[in-house]
Amino acid sequence: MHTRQVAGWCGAVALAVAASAADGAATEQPTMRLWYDKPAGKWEEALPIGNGRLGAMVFGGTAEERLQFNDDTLWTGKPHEYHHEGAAQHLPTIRRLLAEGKPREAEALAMKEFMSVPLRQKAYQPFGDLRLAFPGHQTAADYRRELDLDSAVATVRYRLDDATYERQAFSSHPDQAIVVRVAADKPGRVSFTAKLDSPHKSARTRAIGGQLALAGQVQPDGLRFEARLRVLAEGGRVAVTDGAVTVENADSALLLLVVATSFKSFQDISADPAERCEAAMKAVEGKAFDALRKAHVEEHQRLFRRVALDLGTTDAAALPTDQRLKAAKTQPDPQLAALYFQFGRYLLIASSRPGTQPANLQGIWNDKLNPPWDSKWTTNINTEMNYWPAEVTNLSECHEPLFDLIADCALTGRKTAQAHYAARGWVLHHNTDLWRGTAPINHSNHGIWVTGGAWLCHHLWEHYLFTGDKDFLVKRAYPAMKEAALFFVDFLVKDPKTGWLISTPSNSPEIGGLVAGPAMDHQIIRDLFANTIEAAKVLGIDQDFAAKLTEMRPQIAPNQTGKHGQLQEWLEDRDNPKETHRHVSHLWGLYPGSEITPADPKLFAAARQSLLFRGDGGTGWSKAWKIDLWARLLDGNHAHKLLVEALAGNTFPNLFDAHPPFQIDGNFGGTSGIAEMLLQSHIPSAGQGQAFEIHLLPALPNAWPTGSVQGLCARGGFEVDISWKDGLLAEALLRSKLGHPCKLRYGSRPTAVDTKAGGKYRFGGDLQQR
Ligand code: FUC
Repeated sequence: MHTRQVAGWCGAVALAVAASAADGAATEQPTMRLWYDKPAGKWEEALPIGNGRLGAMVFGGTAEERLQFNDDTLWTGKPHEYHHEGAAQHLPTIRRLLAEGKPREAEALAMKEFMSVPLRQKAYQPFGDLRLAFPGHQTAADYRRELDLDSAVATVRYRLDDATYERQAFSSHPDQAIVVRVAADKPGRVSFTAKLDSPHKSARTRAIGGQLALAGQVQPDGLRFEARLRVLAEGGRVAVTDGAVTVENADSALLLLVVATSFKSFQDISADPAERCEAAMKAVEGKAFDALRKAHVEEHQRLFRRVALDLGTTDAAALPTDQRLKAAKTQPDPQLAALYFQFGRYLLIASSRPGTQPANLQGIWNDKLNPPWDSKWTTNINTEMNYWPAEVTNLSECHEPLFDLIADCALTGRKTAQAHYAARGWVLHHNTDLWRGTAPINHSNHGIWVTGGAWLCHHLWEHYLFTGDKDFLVKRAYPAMKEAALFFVDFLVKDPKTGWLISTPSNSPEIGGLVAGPAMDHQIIRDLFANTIEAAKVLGIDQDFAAKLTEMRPQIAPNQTGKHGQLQEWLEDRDNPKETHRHVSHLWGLYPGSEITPADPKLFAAARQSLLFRGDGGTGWSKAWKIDLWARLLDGNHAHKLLVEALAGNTFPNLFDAHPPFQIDGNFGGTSGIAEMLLQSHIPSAGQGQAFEIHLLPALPNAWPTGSVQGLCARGGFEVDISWKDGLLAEALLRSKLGHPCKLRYGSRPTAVDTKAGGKYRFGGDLQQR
């Protein structure tokens, strides 16, 4: 039993919550709050809410409140095919130039003849701002704003004269609306003006049917958008003009904001956003605030409460969140790590739900017309990192938007495979956008990188390993995996020097320019082939194709150990041990891949050496990746060092990851890293198949001597609860969903466990079953 202290609303309220590994069900988590004693000054201080599609940043000002909002389908551009007809004619020359040691010539030719048309992809867009003006509220006192991760509600509370004001805001998934309630504890005190505006110059507001509408178009032939605001007051008066809604002397007011674009699919933008808004408003406007809030909270908690994490609490937990971050380097604050972990889960729930777009570089939150890297889907690390926590932290359905994107890119990527490589199957390079571009973009020295699609396929197979969902495997995963593998059957070429099959042209993201045979590609392709072979076996289909992959796989250039004891990043032994580049691509096979494990001590040591050479610096996502990598290297203290450095150095006051600038991948990579420190399950317990080794507390740092986690997931269909005390395993509970066997490991002790579907198995610290 652990007791947690939290600061409640007005002053310090102590709450004791029992958390026991044995209970399994995660319930209320009162310490899961970000809170501040002043409004957000900058965007990176505002608090994110979202329902997967519809997001907002809540600033929490007293006299002027701002909710900057987004819809995940609002982008520049329009349906477009990016592949470069005729590019494949130049492939043999590009390959020859690389083989002759003339990479700059190869890059120059590729820039002219081989790149995406146009060279750049499109950008994710801001939608608009809901602005509320409360004249006279500048002098507010006793201010507090918070984001409660457990209810997914952002709240602002303050006192003005003898009244306490409270605003609550959430983005409802069940009701597809942003809901805001403004209230005071004295009657007739709620007076404000609400306006809508947008950074898009085309946007105009108008009054329509008692609502305020904001409508525009991103570009003349591009996406159209519309938002509608309805304000319902208790008591007082409401007036709507073409520019504003005014509320006077109400007891409280309910604001409903619905939002739509004309996007239907990457090939079709013919929807009517006004019609969509009308339907959405009709569905929501008759409902009372309490009912809306209840439905929202229930749906959120269905996902959020599947996992609870307690790493212990220190005095630092009583500070506002921004102050805790400032103190993170010097003051032990394990609860901040738990909060950061749950914030990552919160963000995934808020930015990725079945039917929405996947979380992009900023999830769904963006206020800029020209966001960094266009806020696209960058597939040479960032998009995948966004989904690292999906399975292991029990949010499997939040993974689904990524699978939809894969299905789209398998279509557009087929054209790119034909046009650029005269190959069958599909290929995706290092970025995609709303229009599902798959051709190489930006510059040939890093845009020509062929394993983006193959890496995404890793996610399809992982989803199957965690869920055992054969219907998913047959309908969604296998078709994309097979076609991705088919691309490499045609694409891989025999290296004349070594005789191995290699990937050329490509690069080791984003370092060293265009090359033949980067190690990362070969790790990813080996993984794709292995998983496709295994999937064909599970489904009992495509034996000839599986035989072809089985024949080719051992011919792919293997991982090599170089003269510095490092894992070679390239085919040749030319790594620079002083290189501290943020990308650690050749460690893919250690994490998120699984081909580098302690089973091969030499390779495991080489990977460790490479990571040591790269150092502990880097952008937010780079540090996050290193947390996962050090966890896989079973070094919890090194992983924890990086976590503390990421919190202290790469985290904005609102806990958003600071690349800098804001990029959400580091949040997700940090969350998965914490999970990897507590539980790993990537090592098959008997060859390939459905049986895995479930490793308990593989990388527990000294900084978390006592704690518990409930509801993490393991491959083979398990939910796992673990509690530990004084650095030692106290108890573990396995819930088997599929009835597969597994091997349970703690330290060097493994024990074989047979399970039945639906069975629960409890173990003591000695791994004896109880
Ligand atoms: C890759 C990284 C950058 C950034 C960008 C979105 O290009 O190398 O650091 O994360 O993606």
